[in-house]
Amino acid sequence: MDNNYKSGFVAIIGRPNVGKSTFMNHVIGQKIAIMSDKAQTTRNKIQGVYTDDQKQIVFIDTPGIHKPKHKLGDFMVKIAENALNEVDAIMFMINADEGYGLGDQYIIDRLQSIKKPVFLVINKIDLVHPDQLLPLIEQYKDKYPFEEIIPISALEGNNVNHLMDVFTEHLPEGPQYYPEDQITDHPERFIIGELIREKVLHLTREEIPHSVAVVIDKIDNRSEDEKVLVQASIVIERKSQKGIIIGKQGKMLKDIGKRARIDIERLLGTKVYLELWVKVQENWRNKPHQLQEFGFKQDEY
Ligand SMILES: Nc1nc2c(ncn2[C@@H]2O[C@H](COP(=O)(O)OP(=O)(O)OP(=O)(O)O)[C@@H](O)[C@H]2O)c(=O)[nH]1
Ligand SMILES: [Mg+2]
Repeated sequence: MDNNYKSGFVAIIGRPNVGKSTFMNHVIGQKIAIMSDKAQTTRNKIQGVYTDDQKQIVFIDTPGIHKPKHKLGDFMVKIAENALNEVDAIMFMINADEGYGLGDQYIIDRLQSIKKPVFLVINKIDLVHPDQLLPLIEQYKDKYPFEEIIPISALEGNNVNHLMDVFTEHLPEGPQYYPEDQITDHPERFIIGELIREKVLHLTREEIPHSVAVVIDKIDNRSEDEKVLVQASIVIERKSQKGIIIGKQGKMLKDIGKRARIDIERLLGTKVYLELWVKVQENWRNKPHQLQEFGFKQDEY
């Protein structure tokens, strides 16, 4: 390692659904944060560590900042806002296809008191004509003294290398905080739960995606067939939702299980036997003790 090694922490913030987790996974080259077209997919802060021989950048993916409607939402927004204080630089991501809105103004207001470089990243440029970018850049330029404004497509990878170069330029010299093979701060157990929740997000609609939590009950290396046994519970808020998650003759639950198993096998690099249960915990998103139990603990962040 040379002596000009650079390192730093970068928070990724923005409204829900702009592509924060997609960007982080693209850079890390592995799915550590789940992604979906439903708003409020990410619920916790998740580190993604990028390491090469010149730099280490620790990205902090955060929940989309929105107007909370329950205690879980309060937790999510607080997590995202607190992340601003813990980093060297901030990446504020917007959606090229959506334009400026009140939600963005709320975030810009939060940034006023933060004395750190803020990079405006305009994502999803694959969805717009290049002519649409200039007016958007002009509009945002006047709202905040951004360090730089960089358009990218996290999905297709356009201009992501350039963005990484820009970060590298601005990073201070510093140590390699994490071993080079560490890509996240969360244990496999957490990511496995998230991968199951992702499939529920992909396969269900309306109020279901937001009503679901996943609890891992057991992970066990089985000697008889060398598979990893994963037992997990899908927790929902109302009895009436149980039928939707289980589906006709159990079809929905089977689909969720099959898709989640493929992702978990990719994560662990072994064959997996996945067992899923469905449980009802009335109104869990508003119950502090339940939130704690499901891993939404304020004091840990
Ligand atoms: N076309 C296009 N779609 C994208 C791009 N980046 C992300 N998406 C899509 O946008 C949706 C949201 O992506 P996520 O990465 O889950 O967004 P997020 O900002 O992490 O969302 P929250 O966790 O809810 O705050 C998904 O359907 C992605 O496939 C992009 O560059 N181009
Ligand atoms: Mg996300």
